[in-house]
Amino acid sequence: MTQYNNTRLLKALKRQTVDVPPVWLMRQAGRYLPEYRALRAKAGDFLTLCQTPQLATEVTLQPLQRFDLDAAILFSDILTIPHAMGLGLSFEEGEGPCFKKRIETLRDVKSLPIPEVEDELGYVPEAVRMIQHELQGRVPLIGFAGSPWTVACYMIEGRSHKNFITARKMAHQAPEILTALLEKLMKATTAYLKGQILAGVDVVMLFDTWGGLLTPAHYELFSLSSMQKVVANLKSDPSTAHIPIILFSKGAAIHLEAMAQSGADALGVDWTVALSAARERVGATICLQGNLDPALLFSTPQKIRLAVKNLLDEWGSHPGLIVNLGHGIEQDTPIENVQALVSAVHEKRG
Ligand code: 1CP
Repeated sequence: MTQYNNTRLLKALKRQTVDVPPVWLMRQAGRYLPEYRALRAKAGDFLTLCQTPQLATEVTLQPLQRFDLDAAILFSDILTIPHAMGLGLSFEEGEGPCFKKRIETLRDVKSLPIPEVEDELGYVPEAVRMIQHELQGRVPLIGFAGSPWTVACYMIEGRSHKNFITARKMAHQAPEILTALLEKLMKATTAYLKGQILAGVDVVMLFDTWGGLLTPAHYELFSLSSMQKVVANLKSDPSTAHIPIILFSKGAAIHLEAMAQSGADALGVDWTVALSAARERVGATICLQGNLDPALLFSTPQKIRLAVKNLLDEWGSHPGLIVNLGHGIEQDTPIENVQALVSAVHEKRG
């Protein structure tokens, strides 16, 4: 039986003492769950799942019915913003996201509208309200958006790519176009997260999956600075200032010190850095989230329990730890191994 806890995550985010660290998993709802695959087949496609609040609610709650998780995360995608900007998103079977139009010129950027959240993206706040109604305060709900840079990668490339060379070329060849796009996405992302907060999410997270592809100088200039503006906007608005913000840049461990200055409440850390080393570098000012390798979940429950024990021992009794993976769950992950991870974190609970 799952024993829900509504305070662990929020306390950890404030670096307050908790009985055991909170645990949730990036992409905790998704294709490794048979009940997700069944609902997606019924819906027909992924976008329909996102855009139908009832279905998005059902998918959000699925992992909580199986595992003793300390948070729910809104089921949606980071590409809803460019879709609402008119780029024409579709998800081809086995190919990932694909846009009808892509961004090449300053004119393309200038013609992009900033979507009205309750209007063009209304299905997202509607899903938030529905999920919160169903959750009834059992666990907090995390809302999210992509970082402006990561969303720009897809808008410039037009689809997924292993290293987003077209977007990185733009950073060198036409930085004024990239800067204009990031500025627009920064405004759209602020409005989008504000819409989620006003609808009731308890925490927000920025996913900067592709920040680590940039040169150190470009990371600060294009990725971190636009996230920092989103954070500053939310923290300076009285209607959103109280909501904790988690910032996650994948493959960007060299930038932890700079990220810690962003104003965010927590940093997501991937598996390329030891969590204790990360804490030493950022100091006791910010919460850390991570950082088990998603590939670990393809080993055995015994090895997973040991890895969790090592992580908790290495961290010690410090406040401000959220146990998670260093990136999303892989789609063929065995369910019993996810169970082993979650219960190992909570084992010490009295
Ligand atoms: O059913 C399917 O085939 C769709 C697979 C899928 C899922 C389950 C996609 C398409 N998006 C999602 C949900 C999703 N995406 C969540 C749900 C909440 C959760 O349970 O955690 C979140 C937070 C995201 C965010 C997201 N989408 C990111 C950032 C996080 C990350 O994992 O790096 C990115 C890069 C995307 C783009 C995207 N959407 C979907 C896919 C397969 C991708 C990645 C494509 C690529 O590799 O470039």
